Amino acid sequence: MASEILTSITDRTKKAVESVAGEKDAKAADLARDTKDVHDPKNRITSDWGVRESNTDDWLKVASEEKTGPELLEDPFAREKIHRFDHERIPERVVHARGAGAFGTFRLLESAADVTSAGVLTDTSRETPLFLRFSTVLGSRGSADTVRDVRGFALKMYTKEGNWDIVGNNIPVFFIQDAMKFPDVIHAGKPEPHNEVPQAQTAHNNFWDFQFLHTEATHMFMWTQSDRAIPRSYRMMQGFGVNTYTLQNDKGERHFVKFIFTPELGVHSLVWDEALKLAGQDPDFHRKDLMEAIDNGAYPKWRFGIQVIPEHREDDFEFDILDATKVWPEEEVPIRYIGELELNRNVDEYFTQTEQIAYCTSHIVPGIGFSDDPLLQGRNFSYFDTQLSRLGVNWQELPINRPVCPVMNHNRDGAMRHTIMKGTVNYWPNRFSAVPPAKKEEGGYVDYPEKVAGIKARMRSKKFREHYNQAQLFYNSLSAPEKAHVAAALSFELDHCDDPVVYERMCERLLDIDIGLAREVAEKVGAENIPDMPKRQNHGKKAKGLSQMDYMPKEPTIATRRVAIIVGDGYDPVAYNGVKAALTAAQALPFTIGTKRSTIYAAGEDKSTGKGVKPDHHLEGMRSTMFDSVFIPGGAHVETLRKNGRALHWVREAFGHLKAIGATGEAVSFVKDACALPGVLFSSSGDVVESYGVVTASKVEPNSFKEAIKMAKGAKDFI
Ligand code: HDD
Repeated sequence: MASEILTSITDRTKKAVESVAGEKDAKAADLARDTKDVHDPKNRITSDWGVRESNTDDWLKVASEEKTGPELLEDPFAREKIHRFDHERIPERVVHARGAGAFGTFRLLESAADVTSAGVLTDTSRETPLFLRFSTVLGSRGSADTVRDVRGFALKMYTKEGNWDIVGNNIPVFFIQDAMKFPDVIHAGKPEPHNEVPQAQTAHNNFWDFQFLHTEATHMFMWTQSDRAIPRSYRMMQGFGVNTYTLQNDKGERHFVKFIFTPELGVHSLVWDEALKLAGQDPDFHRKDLMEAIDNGAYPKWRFGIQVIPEHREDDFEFDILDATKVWPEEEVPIRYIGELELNRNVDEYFTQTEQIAYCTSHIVPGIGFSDDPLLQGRNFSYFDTQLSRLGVNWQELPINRPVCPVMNHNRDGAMRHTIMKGTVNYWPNRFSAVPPAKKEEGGYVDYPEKVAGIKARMRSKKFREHYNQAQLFYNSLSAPEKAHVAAALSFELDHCDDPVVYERMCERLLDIDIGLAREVAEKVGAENIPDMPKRQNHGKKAKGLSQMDYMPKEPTIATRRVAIIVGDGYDPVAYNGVKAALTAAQALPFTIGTKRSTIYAAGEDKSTGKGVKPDHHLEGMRSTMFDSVFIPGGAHVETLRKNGRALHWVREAFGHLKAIGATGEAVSFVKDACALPGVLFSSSGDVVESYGVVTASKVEPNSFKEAIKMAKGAKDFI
């Protein structure tokens, strides 16, 4: 295992070096300047001041073979080691503390020169390097990946004209309309102040108290109760810039814009029970999934789209287009997909890359601008500010944050400054005309001359006050299983609120959305006093693109899906090898799960004659939750599996989580018994029997099993 890890790290370093040589990826080349390889055999431990150390285990002390005396303060090596350790931690992000990231490439497939002059959105010959960090919002750095939460989708594009950051989420709207409310919504969602409970959960009184008291949050909380908040993988969720930005073209015309990323693999989620269990069984599930896919060359890809509204149409919609609690329905503002984002390189080190990356919504490039979206304007202040406390004033000099284009100005000094500026002046203008501002034709950023007139007031425009239409639109647009999941999620969350004021009022709020939903949740959570009538008629409208069912991939694929093949001594090698080969050929990831991790022998093999198979894991070491699908070949091992409670649990749990299960030969009846499948539900074609994602065949039939894995999500939707 250690050697495999070593190879993979060395490969990654090699890849980075190769791309530096070819200068294919400007950011990889830039980072290579600061990258050292711990696996170089010439390395020796030195102190931070460069002196080679001969012993890093024993503090210099007064000691002999007979007696150990006191340690000596004079030992500079020991002192440095401890000092460095004592100061290893930096403040975690105040929100989005837990995350995982990767490097990638942005390719523009169609120029958007009609609406913007930005090089990154007009030059189709470019490949722009980028870093994308995914995150959960509420949990601490050490919390679990699969909790119910919004996911961050933060992108830094290292463009030739400077860094462009899109600091987005996997949900297109936000809880609040004005940035001044941000500390409140986050305080209410984070662990409660008196006992720091619960961790990484919205299922508590304060969160739902806030939701009730802020009607503007209604649309967003419906999204957080949907399957979007429990994604199967970072690779299988959309990304949204959420806020309204602007684009400016060469003619000086301005358009409002929203940014959207849609995954090639489709949008998929876990089921809630799976998410809950995984939070304990494998808290790193999502970050491992991302690394595993990239290491296997299955690079996650997203289509990049823009929704554009010309300036003169700003007031043509029933919602305010600057309100971040509203989507721009696709029927009214179609998405124009113009680019492609691919993640293709894992980080070399977590801290210096994923932890130290720092985003700012205010970081835009010429051709892209802000709007008067009151959430965005506050964000533009907040992000730079938070980097000061997290990383210090020179945070943009850190390798992961520095642009790939020249940075030159009269900003100076501050803690940890390390660029050395040669020259006698540090101000503008100066008698040498040293480092002047850039003219427009030299690429200088030119602000749009927006006309603004008004009175100063702490208020928002009238359209911002409508809070329910799109909450209904979202709910109406969901498929029946998605709606059922929303009801179940709300029932779970409000069950965790023990203050009746909170859960009763929240059930009343649901009357503003849908009477059926309100009744169902109220009954579950014991809100018995709410009126049995809608507070607001549901307008019945739907829009496309809100249900995640609208994002099934065009070509169903099982690439990167993790399949457990369960074996014990005496398994059928033909079925095992056939299915494993078919899965590998389809870029799925088969894992052999043995009754033990010691070598397992197939039917007809024994220790003296066969070479056996060495399982990747054993049944107790893993759980079905960590896999998308389970296959059991026939053979005498089935008798052993029948007597193994954990094996039974594997199959039952996978079935309960609506996963594709395959079985051949003797394993067929085992799977049927384990799932207690009613025979009537089976449809059968020839020898192959398929029902609810369970495929059994007396002979090996890898292809139908592959189909079942592809369809597993479909099976989920009928149960
Ligand atoms: Fe924020 C981090 C996304 C509103 C203040 N935010 C942060 C991250 C993401 C978002 C993905 C993690 C970035 C990373 O990976 O380092 N935030 C959003 C979205 C919002 C939003 C999509 C609504 C449209 N945020 C928002 C507001 C404020 C902040 C209104 C403050 C007024 N957000 C922050 C922050 C963080 C942050 C405190 C914490 C760490 C950081 O910035 O770098 O400044």
